[in-house]
Amino acid sequence: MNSYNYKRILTVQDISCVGQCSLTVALPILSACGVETAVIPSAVLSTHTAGFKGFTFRDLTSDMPAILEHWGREGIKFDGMYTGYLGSETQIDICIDIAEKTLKDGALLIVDPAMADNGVLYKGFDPAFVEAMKKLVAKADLVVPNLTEACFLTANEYREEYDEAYIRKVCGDLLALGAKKVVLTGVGFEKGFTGVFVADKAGEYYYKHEKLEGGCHGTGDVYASAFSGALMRGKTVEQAAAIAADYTVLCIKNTAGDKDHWYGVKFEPVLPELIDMLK
Ligand code: PXL
Repeated sequence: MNSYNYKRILTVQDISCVGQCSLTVALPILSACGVETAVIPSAVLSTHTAGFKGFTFRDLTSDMPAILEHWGREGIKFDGMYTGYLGSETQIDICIDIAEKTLKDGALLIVDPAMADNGVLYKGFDPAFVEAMKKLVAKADLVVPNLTEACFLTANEYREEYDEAYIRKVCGDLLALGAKKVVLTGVGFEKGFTGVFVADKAGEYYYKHEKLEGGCHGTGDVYASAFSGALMRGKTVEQAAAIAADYTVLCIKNTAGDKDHWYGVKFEPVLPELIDMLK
């Protein structure tokens, strides 16, 4: 028998049928964390949008309110909700509605504002989407951006080199939007290292880990999924931030050097290590 408190989380993001991102990453990782996982697929794409050409895209926005309405009639509620890649401002508004109607008292809303990396917005996103995302971030118990996303959300200049004062300013601006805690990924102050900077009004915590060269696609989704799963499993925010970082590093190490695997990370073979970290 398991002795931990079994929780139920809802994750809302797209299904990219091929590409190891969004739901095809979140569902297995959350399950590996020992958490019941419900999903709302916001769209179905044949692949993700970063590198494949001519992908299909079926928008499921109009299904989302109907799902919510049905769950309301069934009395379905969640201990947590984790939002990832969303396709439109309308979907963001619907997510706010879903959080208000389906989260139990004390449940956590975790927002990964998946929309940008390396200083630029992903294909298909514009300033209006960024504005809408600020409304969801305002409701978040935890916001899990990379530095690019954090800068778009707070109108700070994106920098590749910076000091702690710059990171504190970016985190402070995210807290000022209304998020209760910031878990900022990809923050490095020394060559060869990167890390996660956790901040709220009461204090800060920094977890440093090795930086591997050559970014891999999908690591943001791996990180946010492992973080959400570890948190739902009962770990503290600091522990979950560190476990998710260690797991993401293992995923990148397991993928690095495989040129045919440019589109995602091989996260599955190292799931046993994640499970071990949660014991
Ligand atoms: O990994 C984020 C992500 C999720 N879903 C889709 C994407 C991306 C990043 O490009 O294209 C469809």
